[in-house]
Amino acid sequence: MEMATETAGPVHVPADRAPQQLTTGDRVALLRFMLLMRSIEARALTLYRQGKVPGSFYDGYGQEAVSVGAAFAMAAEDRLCILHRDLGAHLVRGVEPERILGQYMGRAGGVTGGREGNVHFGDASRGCVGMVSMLPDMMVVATGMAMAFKLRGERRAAITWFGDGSTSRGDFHEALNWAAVQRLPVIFVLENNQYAYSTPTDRQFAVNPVHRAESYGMVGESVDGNDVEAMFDAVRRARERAVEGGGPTLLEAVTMRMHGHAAHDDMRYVPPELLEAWAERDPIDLQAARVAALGVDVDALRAEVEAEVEAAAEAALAMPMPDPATATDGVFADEAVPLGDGDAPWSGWAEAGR
Ligand SMILES: Cc1ncc(C[n+]2csc(CCOP(=O)(O)OP(=O)(O)O)c2C)c(N)n1
Ligand SMILES: [Mg+2]
Repeated sequence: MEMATETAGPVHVPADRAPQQLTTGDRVALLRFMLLMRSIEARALTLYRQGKVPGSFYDGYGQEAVSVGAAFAMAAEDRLCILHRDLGAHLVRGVEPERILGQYMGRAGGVTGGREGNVHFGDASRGCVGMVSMLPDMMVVATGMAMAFKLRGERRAAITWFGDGSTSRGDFHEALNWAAVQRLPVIFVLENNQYAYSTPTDRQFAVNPVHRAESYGMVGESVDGNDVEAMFDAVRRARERAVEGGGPTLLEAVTMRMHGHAAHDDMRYVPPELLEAWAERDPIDLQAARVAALGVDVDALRAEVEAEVEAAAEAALAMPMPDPATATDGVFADEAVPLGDGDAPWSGWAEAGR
């Protein structure tokens, strides 16, 4: 199988779409994307503390494997509904580090052109859907996209990430139920990072939500969310099932939120022993050990990533603020977008067998 990218470049597509074995190049790419995510977020946190990032700042420190491994298994034609701790997914799709840092600072060159100075962004040209802040509305959006793929008879899948806190909301149940009833090609990645702000999971649910998958009529699986290759493999299998008509999958990525909910949160409510235990299983360390055992110079890779992020930060800092005259650009579509091939929006319904 051909190897993936060494840098955050164009959308990554595994060449045969079902690799049983990852190549050395793939393994290095997975590590590289995780390093890139951690480094960009560390740089952005400094910019936040310097007053250059408005609002607050959210990161996915310790959870890099969940977004990188999952996004790596998706094809170019798929669609990704990405959440606030999943920067790695944007990177795998080729969104440039300088545009991400520009985004956090509300600059004209940021992904939303300065319309938003936070994590609610998505580059549609890379298949990334702009994040809806209300949680977990992205589950419903991904389900709707999967429904469109089915109606049009397209061999594509949608994926979305969401947290443990989301499982207590109605949208979670509505999305799972409809996706299962319609056997839609959608993958739900439950990012179980043990906390929803200050609420631990034992105050959130009495049964692990992955067990609910069966009652809705879909496959449910728990995955080691700190193992990027395990994440890749689980999502690869789920995607295959989705595009083959086997319906949706609920994956629980078991991980830990190693930082506060956001930069303003000192997370004094998290027992230090818990953090220490999880620090032993850092996803980057795990993958770095694997890659080093293959003879790859990990220190050189780290230095390369650091240099790339520093250059991206300089470029982002040089970006101007947006021109207020452009504020309404992109707010309204110029023309209606037809939903089906024919005149009626539901024209694909019959072919889809419903
Ligand atoms: C409906 C809704 N309520 C509250 C919020 C504010 N909020 C944003 S993130 C968050 C915590 C979510 O916890 P979880 O789902 O476990 O995701 P995590 O932040 O741990 O990744 C909250 C309460 C929101 N965005 N939407
Ligand atoms: Mg959580």
